[in-house]
Amino acid sequence: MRESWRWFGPNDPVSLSEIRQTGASDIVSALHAIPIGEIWPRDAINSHKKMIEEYNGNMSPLSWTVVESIPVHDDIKLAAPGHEKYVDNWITTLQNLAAEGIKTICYNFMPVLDWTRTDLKYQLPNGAFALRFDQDKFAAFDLFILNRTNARDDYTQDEYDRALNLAKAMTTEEQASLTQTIIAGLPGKMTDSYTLDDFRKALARYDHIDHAKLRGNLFAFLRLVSPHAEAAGVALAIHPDDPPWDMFGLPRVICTPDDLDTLFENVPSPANGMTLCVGTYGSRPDNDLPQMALDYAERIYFAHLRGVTRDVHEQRSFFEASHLDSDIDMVHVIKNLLDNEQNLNREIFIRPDHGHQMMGDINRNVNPGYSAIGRMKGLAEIRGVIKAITATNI
Ligand code: DNO
Repeated sequence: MRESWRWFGPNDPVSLSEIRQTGASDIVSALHAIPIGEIWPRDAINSHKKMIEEYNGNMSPLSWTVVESIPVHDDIKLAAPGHEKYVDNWITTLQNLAAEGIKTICYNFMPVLDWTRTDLKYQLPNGAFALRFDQDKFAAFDLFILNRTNARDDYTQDEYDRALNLAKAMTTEEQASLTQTIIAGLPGKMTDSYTLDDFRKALARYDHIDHAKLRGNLFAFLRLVSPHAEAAGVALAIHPDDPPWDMFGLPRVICTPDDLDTLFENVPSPANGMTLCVGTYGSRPDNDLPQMALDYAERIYFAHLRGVTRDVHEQRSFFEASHLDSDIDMVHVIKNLLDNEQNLNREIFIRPDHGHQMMGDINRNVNPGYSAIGRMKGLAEIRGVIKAITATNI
């Protein structure tokens, strides 16, 4: 397994020299400053790579090997008139990356919003902070802050009442902060930041797009992209929709094994692969993660390892738990991924996904989920599992 670490570039509060100390060898990164839809020029890719690999001569080497992510313009998701130029640009970016030796590309196909949480500082009993998605808070935002047309149809009476009580109890500041957390976007997002008005407009563009249409647009995109990925030796690794269910009346189409089966049946190219984001898929109790690690062995090119613990009474609410101590059987996920590597004779990239904000990071400016110490704890735990499994051959 190639231990990788996400780095957001020179503005990331976690520096490359700190990453080197964690023992990770591979960097997951992107050119975040380039507007969505534009080509990443080869020289810009090359300078970013040089920055990462600058001290490789005399220090433990770091290599930029994984891109997370090339954003997919919403016009492609909508198949809007003129979207072809964005597809061409995506292909050129892929080719430029491959020419610089970066051949694993994560991306997602979530409409309008990228990953979403409601709390960025949810305190755990041990004092550290985690990210959380609270379904009731989400509903309070959707129903009473955004006031989305037809939102009422998406909630039961009980859900509506709970959300109403929460909304009534929130101060104006709390409402503003919840709004920011949901629509301004989180680190690494591949969509725009919105104001409430822009957000309503962005949602309205999807009024006529149902699951079948969005799926069709994804397959059409991949049918155009995958021959170029194959030719360049690039592995595409689609990231699931996080959280993995419909939100704001938008269809979400990469949430379950059924979605993945449909995806691979329709676009069988070997370049068409996936990111096994354990925490995202694991936010649904019906997704069996160790089983998915086995079933999609040939398609998994990248894995995000992170645990979630769901609320007992509302299974769509969860917090990001410790990497090994959550509702997900992480040890068996890792064991199955290691078996795949043996059987297929190839390595995959793994990264500790989000970590807790803890110790010296509590008073430090960090990107939510992307602290130094919490992620290092996650990586160290994962590394322990890998070592134990490989050393004892269990
Ligand atoms: C959150 C991440 C997302 C993910 C993108 C993939 O931490 O999992 O930012 O990188 O959605 O395209």
